[in-house]
Amino acid sequence: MSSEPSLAVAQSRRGRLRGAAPAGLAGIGAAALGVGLGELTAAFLQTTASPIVAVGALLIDLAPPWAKDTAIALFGTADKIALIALVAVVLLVVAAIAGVLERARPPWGRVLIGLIAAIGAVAVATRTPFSPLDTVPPLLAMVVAVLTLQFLAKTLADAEQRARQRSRESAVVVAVARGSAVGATGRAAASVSETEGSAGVEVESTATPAGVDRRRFLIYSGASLVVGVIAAASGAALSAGTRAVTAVREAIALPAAAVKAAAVPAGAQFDIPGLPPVVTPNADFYRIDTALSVPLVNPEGWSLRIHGLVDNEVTITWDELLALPLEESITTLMCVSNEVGGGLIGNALWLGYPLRELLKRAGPQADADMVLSKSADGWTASTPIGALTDDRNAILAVGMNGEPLPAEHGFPVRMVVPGLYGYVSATKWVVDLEVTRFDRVNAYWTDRGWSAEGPIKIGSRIDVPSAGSLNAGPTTIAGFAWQQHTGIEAVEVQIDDGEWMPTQLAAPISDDTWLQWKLDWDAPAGEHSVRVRATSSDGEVQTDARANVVPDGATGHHEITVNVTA
Ligand SMILES: Nc1nc2c(c(=O)[nH]1)N[C@H]1C(S)=C(S)[C@@H](COP(=O)(O)O)O[C@H]1N2
Ligand SMILES: [Mo]
Repeated sequence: MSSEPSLAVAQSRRGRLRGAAPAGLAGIGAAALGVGLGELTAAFLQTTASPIVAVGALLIDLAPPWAKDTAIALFGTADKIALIALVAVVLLVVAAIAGVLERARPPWGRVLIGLIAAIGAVAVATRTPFSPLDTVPPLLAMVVAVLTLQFLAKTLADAEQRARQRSRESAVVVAVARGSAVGATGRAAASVSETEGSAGVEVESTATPAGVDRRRFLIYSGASLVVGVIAAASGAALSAGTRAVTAVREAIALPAAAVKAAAVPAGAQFDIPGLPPVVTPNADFYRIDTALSVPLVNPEGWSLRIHGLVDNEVTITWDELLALPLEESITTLMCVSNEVGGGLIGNALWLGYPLRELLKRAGPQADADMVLSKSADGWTASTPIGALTDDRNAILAVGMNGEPLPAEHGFPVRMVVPGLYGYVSATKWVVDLEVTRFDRVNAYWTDRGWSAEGPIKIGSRIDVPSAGSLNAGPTTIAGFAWQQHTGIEAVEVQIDDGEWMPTQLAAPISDDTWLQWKLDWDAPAGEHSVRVRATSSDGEVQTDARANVVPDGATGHHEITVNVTA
């Protein structure tokens, strides 16, 4: 009897001593999983800095000059890698401490982990350029690491508690087997050996559930560590890929156009505050695609294959494409999802090669009526073959506003087809053209409830006045109108229930572009509604009937309400 408690205490004390190492592992596993997923997210979001790199960069900023000099002297050009390694090692040590702390004094381990992640968030926020999106990876890391630590610490505590319980029980069982136990203790021991279905002396020799508990804990924390490391490595590889393609893109000097676009007429742009430029800068150009992460396509490995219902299959590489006589054209691109008055429309100077010439090489067969274009990430668009073989400027574009396509706008090569919504024509990161038939295959959005064909509908928009209120007196109403590949003949404005009034049109760049319109207005005090409608060069008047964007584009007049104060 007298030896029994002391045995149990000795065993549990041993368990507690051994517990420090697993607790440290819990901290490391939790931190690795959080940081790994944070790094991977940063690479996916292409935020300016990964949390780890941001912390490193912040340290560089804060370090006194002698520290920087020493680092450079010690590590030479590997100083950045050494710094990142240092940050990682410090992180692991603090994570281990957090694990031990969490076991001894919950929730202080989680608090410590949270503080570390907060440092990551602060570091990210000190980087330029900073966007709020940059704080997502460290915050995600924080949530993942705190929850994982909580879970691992609980798993460990459960395992330890069961181990303690069992060591007490087996001490009793051992005592029973020795025949030195009596009374209540003996009955408890007997029931233990019954439930475990074995004689008392065998309890210690069988594979004990204590081992199972510990193994489960080791598997969980090991898995967190391994998954975290794999995620971090994938994130690093992904962002290295992004940097590599970015570097390739920046080094590209596009050839001069063999056919230059006519200069934008001086009268194409009204000088009205709040009215966007008639040619949209790349940074302001709307972006729509299904790509979670911008596809990385290295032009050196890029090629486009034209196949299907053709006489000759054609494959063209990046170098071959750039060697062709490229043509410039200004074309307005628009999304079918653009609501009346919306901003999913932009106008750019494109540089590319006519698709009709490439298709001519391939020789489409007579029964083909569609070209299914496919992107590097598997997205597809169905374009009527006529729109790619007639004399319009349907191009395989490599340049946008004087530079290589930005990555998010399709680098290195995309399609641009005047007069069709983007979802049926403007394939970015394009790698494959299959000449086929509408009755044979559906494109990505056709399978999701959108129309197989998508000619752009005539439209117009009021941009100015943009705010809901203005002062009474002379002012200007202005905006854009478009009917790509047809052109605009007139734009009219209606105020309240008055007559439709003709507006002044800016000089059109071409039939393939939107154009600006304006109307001077002596605004009387009160609340007024302002409505716009366009008429195309072939006489179509924009309908006021409201249609949803699904399945083939919105219709209806854009109308704004203005409060004119006296
Ligand atoms: N690869 C790919 N290309 C794509 C899309 C896409 O999801 N994936 N979206 C299309 C749609 S719906 C539109 S409106 C235009 C938008 O082009 P932008 O992002 O350059 O403005 O791209 C088109 N090309
Ligand atoms: Mo779109």
